[in-house]
Amino acid sequence: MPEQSSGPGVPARALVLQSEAEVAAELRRLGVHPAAVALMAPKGMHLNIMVQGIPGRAAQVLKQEALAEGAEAAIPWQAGESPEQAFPALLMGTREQLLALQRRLEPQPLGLARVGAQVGQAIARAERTRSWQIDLPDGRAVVGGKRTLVMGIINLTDDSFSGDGIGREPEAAARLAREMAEAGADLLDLGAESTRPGAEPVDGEDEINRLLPCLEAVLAATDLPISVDTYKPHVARSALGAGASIINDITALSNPDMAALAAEWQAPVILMHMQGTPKTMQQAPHYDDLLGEVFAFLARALQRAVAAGIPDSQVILDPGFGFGKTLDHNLELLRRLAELRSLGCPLLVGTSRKSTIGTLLGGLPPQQRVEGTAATVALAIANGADIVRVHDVREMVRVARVTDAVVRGWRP
Ligand code: HH2
Repeated sequence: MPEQSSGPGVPARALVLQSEAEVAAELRRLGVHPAAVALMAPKGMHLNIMVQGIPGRAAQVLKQEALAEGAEAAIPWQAGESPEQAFPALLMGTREQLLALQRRLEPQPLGLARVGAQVGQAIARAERTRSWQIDLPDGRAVVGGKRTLVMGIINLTDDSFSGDGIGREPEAAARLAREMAEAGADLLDLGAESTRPGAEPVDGEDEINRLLPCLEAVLAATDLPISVDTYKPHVARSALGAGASIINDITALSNPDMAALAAEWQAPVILMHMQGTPKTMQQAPHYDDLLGEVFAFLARALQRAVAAGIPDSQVILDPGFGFGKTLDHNLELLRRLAELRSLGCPLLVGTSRKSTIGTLLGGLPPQQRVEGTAATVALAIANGADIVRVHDVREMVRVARVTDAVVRGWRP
């Protein structure tokens, strides 16, 4: 006999409903008329949406229109005194109220129609799961959405922070690639230059000489799409020529030649946030507004890509866990990762064995950080990651599948 969930003696319960579909399911269970479910479901989701570029003289109009819908617009107090200056505003309300606000803003001047359109876009993108596809230069596609994709890391280095570097030995690279493929990897990421904090840049020719023989061996060993972890356009060109499919650029197209190369090859790109360079990034990372700054950085990187001719559907974004961030920054990024979903691109997260995990676990060395990595992988998926970049493929595939079953409704 199922327990009666309602009736006297049952105290009030604060529900945790994270999508409109979850609100609708609860309304149906309650016995709400089907027509009313559709009407009420958008009222059951509260959203906070940060919008930018509101001219001071439009800020009061925005506030009035928000209040007229029963929502709220928080604006900086200086906005009233600087009519020409642009300000951010935080819109707070239910999904329904904010969509109604969007409709109200449509005919408005002073850039408010654009703000309304952005609100609608952010609401649509905040939805929990969506399907996506990137097209590879060889005609294949990588499809995501139903479950999280796992990218196995192959470091062709002698100095990687995690101690997993396998040097420049093609046979070792092929063996690791085969193991990762059998363990369930969806993609492989090959890198021939360590980007650990303090790492010295590697000469491009040396990087190519390390990379190419191993890349060829890996391509012969598995069918998995390969991304190449490099920020040097000529290294990426050689790798694409040899059969790599994706460019993983930790400098997010800071070199315009990289953007041109990706456009020319129609290659997908992974664009990552970093404050500083690997050599200096951990000296004194500082943010006034961590999520805001990472979001704006990635939005601009995406704009650079699109301006260079890379379609936005070919861009994967990455908050750059550990790249110019303190332990607290890394944890906040993971906790609030879902905010980056409003950028509209698949999200890749690389927490695997990183020092934040070691520090939290009393200084454990990288090879003993697998459980800590598992916690971060599960949380990253729960908060919107589409791809996880990991060393321990077998273990993290298992973590991802179970997390996907909870979060996305994935089933074997
Ligand atoms: N992390 C590392 C290297 N490349 N690329 C992306 N997109 N995201 C990451 O988080 C990321 C990355 C550092 O990890 P690893 O490759 O294991 O170490 P090393 O750079 O020392 O070889």
